[in-house]
Amino acid sequence: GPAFDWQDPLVSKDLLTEDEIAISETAERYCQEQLLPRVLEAYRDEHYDPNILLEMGELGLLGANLTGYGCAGASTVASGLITRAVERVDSGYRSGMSVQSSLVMGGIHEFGSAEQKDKFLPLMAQGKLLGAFGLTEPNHGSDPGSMETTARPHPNKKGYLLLSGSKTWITNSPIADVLLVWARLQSSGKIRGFLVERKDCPPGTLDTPPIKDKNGLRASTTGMIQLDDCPVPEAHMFPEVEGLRGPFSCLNSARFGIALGTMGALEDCIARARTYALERRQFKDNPIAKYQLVQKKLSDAVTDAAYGTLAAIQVGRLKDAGKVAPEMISMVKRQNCDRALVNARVLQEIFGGNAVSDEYGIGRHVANLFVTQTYEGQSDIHSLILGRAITGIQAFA
Ligand code: TGC
Ligand code: FAD
Repeated sequence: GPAFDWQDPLVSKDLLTEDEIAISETAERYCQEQLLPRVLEAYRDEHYDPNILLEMGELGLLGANLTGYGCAGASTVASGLITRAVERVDSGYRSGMSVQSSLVMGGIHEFGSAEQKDKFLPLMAQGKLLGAFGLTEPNHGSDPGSMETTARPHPNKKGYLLLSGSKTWITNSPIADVLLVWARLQSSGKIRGFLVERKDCPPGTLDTPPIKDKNGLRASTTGMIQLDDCPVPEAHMFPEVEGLRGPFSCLNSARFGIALGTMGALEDCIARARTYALERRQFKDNPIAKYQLVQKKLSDAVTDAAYGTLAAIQVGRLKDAGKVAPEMISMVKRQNCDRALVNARVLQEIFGGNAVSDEYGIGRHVANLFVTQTYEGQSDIHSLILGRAITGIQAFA
């Protein structure tokens, strides 16, 4: 009869097309051969190499589910298989890519003018132009609807607006060439999206200081965006979209990517813990994998990875069929981040004292997965989004 494969117990591969399998294999090969060898040092040094996005661009991995502009036009599931491959190595590498692909390219593709798309998308798809997504502010994280960053008409330059305010915890901000900044129009109070190009900002109007000494996601660079009457052409504002629908639409795609991505991180924890448990011997020369308590830890993690993968693939299929509700994405984002984190923490125990050495990789995943549970809507916020859909009653305000 059919054999059980601990690496894909519910045979999720059967749900994939040939194209999706090919894209996934390309991504896995690149990540294992090119990213894995550099992650330990990158994490120690808190360094993100922007060449990674160039390399991903060459392989067609950026904005892979977008059509035109040099993008691959692949399915949503294929884009999730890419995030899974990248996050199998490190959530920080996936983060740098998610911001580029889902949050900035995805936003421009969905809401940009024809000129904005022509100008930014082809270069971004090649990884030659790097993006950042500025929604969170120092005083407004879970509640971006209260943002304070504003855009007011330029007093003496026609066709320009002046942006002022600050964004914090922004992935890629220190290295980004184009920053998608969400700000409130002073005239109407409505939230709009602005493409701020670093090279066009006069000195003193844009600063993007890094946030150093993080205890997670260290292979990704994070910073602030400080705008002080920064002039931005009106032509760089998204023409139509108003209110939180703009940023939240970008987040739907990025949150989906995290749902499959975190399954990659969890699978890597499982593979590492399994290998360790088979090699490490305690009491009468038994491998610790022989002990029932260790086996239960592996069983729980393997089960959660299999369920999470199937659920995310289903949500990806619904997204491409135009049948996805944002709450479905909240469900898989919350569940997969939470289960990945809980299981990674338990699997860490299998390594004993060696868990504390960064050479074993497990502690890095645990620290990273805490971040995945926090950004793009902290898990409790997604609980409340689901709770609102279940009860019809809004709990968070
Ligand atoms: P609410 O009243 O619920 O909605 C306001 C407007 O937005 C629309 N909307 C959505 N549209 C599309 N997709 C979605 N998922 C949407 N969710 C809401 C909604 O229809 C409404 O439209 P309209 O036209 O009627 O105005 O808004 P609220 O202010 O009550 O929101 C509350 C809440 C909790 C749902 C929301 O604020 C929330 O999700 N908070 C979490 C914040 C968050 O996710 N921040 C992410 C920052 S970016 C980031 O973390 C990137 S990390 C990337 C990386 O490194 O990988
Ligand atoms: P708060 O909103 O202050 O929340 C703190 C705690 O209170 C959470 O547990 C939360 O769930 C809880 N809470 C808040 N409100 C309620 C409520 N009504 N009911 C119950 N509980 C509540 N943002 C971007 O815009 N772009 C990026 O690229 C980006 N990258 C990031 C990278 C990293 C490494 C990190 C750590 C964050 C990043 N973020 C980014 C920011 C991230 O999205 C926010 O940290 C997140 O949305 C939470 O906001 P906060 O940190 O202000 O927490």
